[in-house]
Amino acid sequence: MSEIRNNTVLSGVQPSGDLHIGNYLGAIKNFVSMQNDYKCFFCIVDLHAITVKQDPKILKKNTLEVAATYIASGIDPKKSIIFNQSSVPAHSELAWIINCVTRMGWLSRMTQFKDKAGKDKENASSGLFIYPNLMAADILIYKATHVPVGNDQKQHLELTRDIAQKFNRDFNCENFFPIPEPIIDKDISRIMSLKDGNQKMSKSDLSEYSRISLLDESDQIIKKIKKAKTADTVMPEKIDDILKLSEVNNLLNIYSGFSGLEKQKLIDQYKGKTFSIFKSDLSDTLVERIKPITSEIKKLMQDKHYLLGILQEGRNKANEVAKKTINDVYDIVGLLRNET
Ligand code: AQP
Repeated sequence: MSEIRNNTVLSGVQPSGDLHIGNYLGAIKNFVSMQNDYKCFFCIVDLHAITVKQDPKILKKNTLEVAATYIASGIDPKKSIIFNQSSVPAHSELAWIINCVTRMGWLSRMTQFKDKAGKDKENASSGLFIYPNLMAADILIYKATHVPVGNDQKQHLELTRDIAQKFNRDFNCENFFPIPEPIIDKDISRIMSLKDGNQKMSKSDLSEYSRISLLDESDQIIKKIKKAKTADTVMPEKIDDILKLSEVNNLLNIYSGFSGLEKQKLIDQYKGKTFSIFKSDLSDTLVERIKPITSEIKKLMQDKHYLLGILQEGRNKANEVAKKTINDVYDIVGLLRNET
């Protein structure tokens, strides 16, 4: 245990809209479970959010809302460091150095850029293209050893590992940056859209019915689950048949993630039954689990002073660690810092 406590965790969420149950199951739920065993930095990655267009006023509100969601979900600011990325300048400083380490070929293989830029690559911001370098900086500036993320971020984490290795090798500073390990929950690592089991659930999906937000009221949750795509059959009994029905499989993953019940147990319970019975029980579970989080987020959003205080405290603590790393990096790279 004491060895684990020496390890450092860094992860973050973009303030790019209301957080959904994919963000919760894929990331935040894991953050909560790690804070007793690791030194944890939980960041609100506002600089990542502006790689696509944001309304400045809404961005500020969303930043506070992510802080409120962290706390409402169980992240304890006394145990974990909560802060917004832009308030610690060393993230951007290290990102520039990493821009000079990462190879163009590495970045051009990132599938998330291809997904997000879509067909209009020419019009995508250059920030969106180099986003994985900033993500690597977020992790390496704290010398994080473990990074809990959803499966969609796995490729970016592999890139971070390559960057850390290349930096250590290029500058002859073996072990300067630890090689971070991803922590990805195998079963619920990717929650899919409620409308299309092949598309990731996403804040920026134009359809509200594709996702369940952590701010949804109970009646909205029930309505969205009712409308969620399933199949024209009853619940199959074999997992192989379920895997062929991606939307059904996704709802089972969501149910399992929120109830804590094994997926197989749920299949045994609902096999041969209509999806309306399954959906009704799933809605009940979601409402029961999400309602307390929603009320707490709303309560915290009434107290901006408290949230700003948490972010300021987090920034001070994060800055202390980040400044030390960036000073060492400047020295290693040969950049003169004439500071007293
Ligand atoms: N659908 C998902 N299933 C599981 N995990 C997910 N995550 C995001 N979507 C899912 C995980 O949530 C963390 C924070 O993600 P993010 O906000 O930094 O960015 P994202 O992955 O781009 O999330 P969205 O919701 O799709 O946002 P937009 O639409 O703004 O791009 C990460 O750990 C991510 O893996």
